[in-house]
Amino acid sequence: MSGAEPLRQPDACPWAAARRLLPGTREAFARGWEGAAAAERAVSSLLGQAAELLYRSPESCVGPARAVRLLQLGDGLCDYTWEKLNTGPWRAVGRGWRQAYAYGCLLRALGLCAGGGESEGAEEKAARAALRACDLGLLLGAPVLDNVLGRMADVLREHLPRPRAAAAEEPAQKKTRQDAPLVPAVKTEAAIPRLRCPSLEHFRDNYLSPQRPLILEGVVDHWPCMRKWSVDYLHQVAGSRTVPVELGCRYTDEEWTQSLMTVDDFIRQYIKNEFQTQTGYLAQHQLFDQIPELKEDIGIPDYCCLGKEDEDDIAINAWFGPAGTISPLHQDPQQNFLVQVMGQKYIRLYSPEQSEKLYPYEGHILHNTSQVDVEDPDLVKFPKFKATAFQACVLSPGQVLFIPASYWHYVRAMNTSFSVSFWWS
Ligand SMILES: O=C(O)CCC(=O)C(=O)O
Repeated sequence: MSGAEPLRQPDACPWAAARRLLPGTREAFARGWEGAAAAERAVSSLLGQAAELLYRSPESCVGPARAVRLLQLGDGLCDYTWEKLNTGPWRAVGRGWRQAYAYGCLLRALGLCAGGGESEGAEEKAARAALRACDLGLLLGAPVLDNVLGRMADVLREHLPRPRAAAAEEPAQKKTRQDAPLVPAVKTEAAIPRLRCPSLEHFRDNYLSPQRPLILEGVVDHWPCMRKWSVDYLHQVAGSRTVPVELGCRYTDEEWTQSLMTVDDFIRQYIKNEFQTQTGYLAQHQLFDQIPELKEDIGIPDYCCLGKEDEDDIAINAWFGPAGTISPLHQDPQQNFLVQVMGQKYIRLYSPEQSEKLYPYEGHILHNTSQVDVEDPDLVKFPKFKATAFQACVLSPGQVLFIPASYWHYVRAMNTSFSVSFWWS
């Protein structure tokens, strides 16, 4: 046997590792799609054919024909459900259709892994494409088979080369984009008060109940993200993951759009590329569900226990982008703790009593957003804005801004920045 290639361990290849995550029996595989099958006969027919392929033959028998067939079935299912996912408001899309889409992504991922490739390069390429299929299923589908897509994403990441850490952390942004104006001085009378670790009662009686903004200090210093997170770290942990990003200066601009890209591409194009003139914002509601490794680095601010809902109902959002990303002046219905992890943000707050002077857009979609460009207002068009009182701050790492429910907030990143916000009631 000398000189012979060592035998591969069963899950040394992505296919074996991915296949291992499926339920042991065809019946258990079928149980996961009750919701999806209920959606339409065509779905159950495609899934039935997939089960036949996956459970009919021994695990070790991976033929190119099977890979092609799995891909066809996955594509068929994704294409069929895509239309349903994109018809009407997202809230109205039935869970069955989202489950069916998740199954489609699962089959695609399995097909890509089964196809593998002869060379290491081909295998890596297939694993990357399979990881993308898992991410799409995680983002747009509903969980199936005990979060099989999340578990498969973890396994696939292990089959990708670990990005090497940079020798020393590069300055996240070599220069501030020219279109990012300098930070206006925050006048003392407009400054948001700051407190270091106030008691729960003090916070409740003086800020939460009267709905007054506050900057909390010293309350998240122990969260691992405060010492671990950097552009380099995000590249290592999440680089190969596909996430939704917002492209354009602000979501009210005509040319603003959304796209899907890997975190690596986002970092290369928008964080480290000093010649990029457009801003990109990884503003994501699902990032921490999609990448649990990042969630382990954060906690929930203790003060959220003053709310009425369970911790599981708190919405956690990620905001990662270069200097110059702007969230236009808008209001949200819930209380918000905006935790600054990396970089600094210039923030202005206007109380809900001022709404009339802020000229919200008319109509349903943008009614919570002001038409006024806060740092360069058109006072001819929006004359009342001039007399509107506001509070402001530059939020720095470790600080947590309490934004009361319905408070108007405008946010501009002054440099490469990562914030995490917690919406709670
Ligand atoms: O950080 C930002 O750009 C926006 C944050 C925000 O609007 C929020 O947390 O509600």
